[in-house]
Amino acid sequence: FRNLIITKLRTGGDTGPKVEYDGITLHANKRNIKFPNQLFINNQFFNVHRKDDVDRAVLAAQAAFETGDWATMNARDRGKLLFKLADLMEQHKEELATLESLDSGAVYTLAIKTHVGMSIDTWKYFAGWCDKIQGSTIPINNARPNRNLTFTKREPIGVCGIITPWNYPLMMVSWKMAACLAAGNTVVLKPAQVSPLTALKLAELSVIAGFPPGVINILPGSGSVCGQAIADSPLIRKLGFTGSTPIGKLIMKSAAVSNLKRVSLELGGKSPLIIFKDADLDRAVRQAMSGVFFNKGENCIAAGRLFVERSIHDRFIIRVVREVKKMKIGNPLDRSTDHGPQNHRAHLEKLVEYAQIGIKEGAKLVYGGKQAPRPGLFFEPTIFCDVTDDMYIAKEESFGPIMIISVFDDIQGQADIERLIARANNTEFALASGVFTRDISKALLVSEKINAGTCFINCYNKTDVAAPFGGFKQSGFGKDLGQDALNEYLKTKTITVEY
Ligand code: TAP
Repeated sequence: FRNLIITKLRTGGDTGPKVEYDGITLHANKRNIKFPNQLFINNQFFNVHRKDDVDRAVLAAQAAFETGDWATMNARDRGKLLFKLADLMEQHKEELATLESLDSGAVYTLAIKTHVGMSIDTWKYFAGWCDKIQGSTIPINNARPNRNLTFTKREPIGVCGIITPWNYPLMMVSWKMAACLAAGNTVVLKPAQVSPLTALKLAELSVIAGFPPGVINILPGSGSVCGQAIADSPLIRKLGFTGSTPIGKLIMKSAAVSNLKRVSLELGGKSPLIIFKDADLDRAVRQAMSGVFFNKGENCIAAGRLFVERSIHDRFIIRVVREVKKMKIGNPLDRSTDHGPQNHRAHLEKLVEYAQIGIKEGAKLVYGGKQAPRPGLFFEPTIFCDVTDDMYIAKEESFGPIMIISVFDDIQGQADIERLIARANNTEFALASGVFTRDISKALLVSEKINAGTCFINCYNKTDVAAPFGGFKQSGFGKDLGQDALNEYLKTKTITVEY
């Protein structure tokens, strides 16, 4: 950031709660923006980073869960608070999107629509669930015949930890935190340390919305210290995590050893996208490009590997190259930019290395493949073809704007389709998938046999707040979004009466 000023700021309206913080003001995107840059515990911002920050945050969250306004608030009022926060986010939409764009490199047009827009939708969606959390009544045998009643109650779990990655900073926070709070829990959140600013702005807005102290606590520390302490905490009862598979495994181990806390893990992906020769080619090209290059490839459900039928393979590549050449790389705040900088330098360096590996192992580099020759962390949109199943780039996620194309021979019958699906399923990841064909039977067969948490037919990236999202195998387990996500943050109590 240039032109930034660190200053004492105060938030809150004339009548609402007020809090002071050491914040940053800057002028960007033709507007003044301000945001905190400190820890947020018990509705207070703190400068000092101490070893016991996580303990302090957990104790604040526990106190808020057990006593105080949040503990006694009825479900509909809880919903109103979530709606209020969503309204405030709406009012600060441009500020949030500018901040997200500066912090993560997302192009502003996407930041406003997806990073911020979908975050607001998520808060509204889960706000609506607050007063609709219901149990059931169950007829049972092992009690006085016909003079018994068994019913279940869906209760919040308690203090939850949430750990999020840097690719969609505000959206990842919102997906988990909105479901967690709608269920009535309290939270200790650790956003990714490279992109924590919108999470801290959300903390500021939550004070204005009127969330009681301790309900939301945000610690923008490192994964190895702060994240690990959350995973190890004996008082946290549930941990929601989105990030890489290796760290997911570490977290699951820590959760087991510390106190058997429940975990849900949204991890890496290498999602196959199958394009049959009978597909609408224009549409397939457009959607495959968005499947790969959306948010500069920093997208967990990115189409990690394309399988294209031989008789359209060359035509498909010619069209994709033609379209990629039109992509405007540049300042993410410029409204005409299609492709912004990668999130941080270490990630850019990993992408350069990834492309080098692809070249060395004999894949054909059709376009891009290196850092763009301009200042900033830009990686060229890249296309590889002739990628065979044994190659590193066929198996490993890049998490960047790199299209990996493999060919399959023209399909003669069902056995060929099944062989193709076996190739697509031959990965330990199983987050998303896609298929393009005009033959609905073929599409449904693929969607049935493909082992992935999501399958898009004749579209891609159509994620919605109402539809469950999450993977299988080493892409993790547990869902974000939809009613399933709410259930991740609830426990069921069974009550039996004889009368
Ligand atoms: P990670 O390195 O796994 O980091 C994710 C989060 O975990 C960060 O906040 C990180 O902290 C924290 N962390 C690191 N070590 C930890 C530890 N020992 N204990 C607790 N927390 C720890 O992933 P990333 O590089 O940020 O994100 C890229 C990966 O996330 C990709 O593989 C991508 O596929 C995956 N991803 C998946 C999804 C879904 S929905 N499945 C969505 C987005 C991303 P720091 O701030 O120190 O890094």
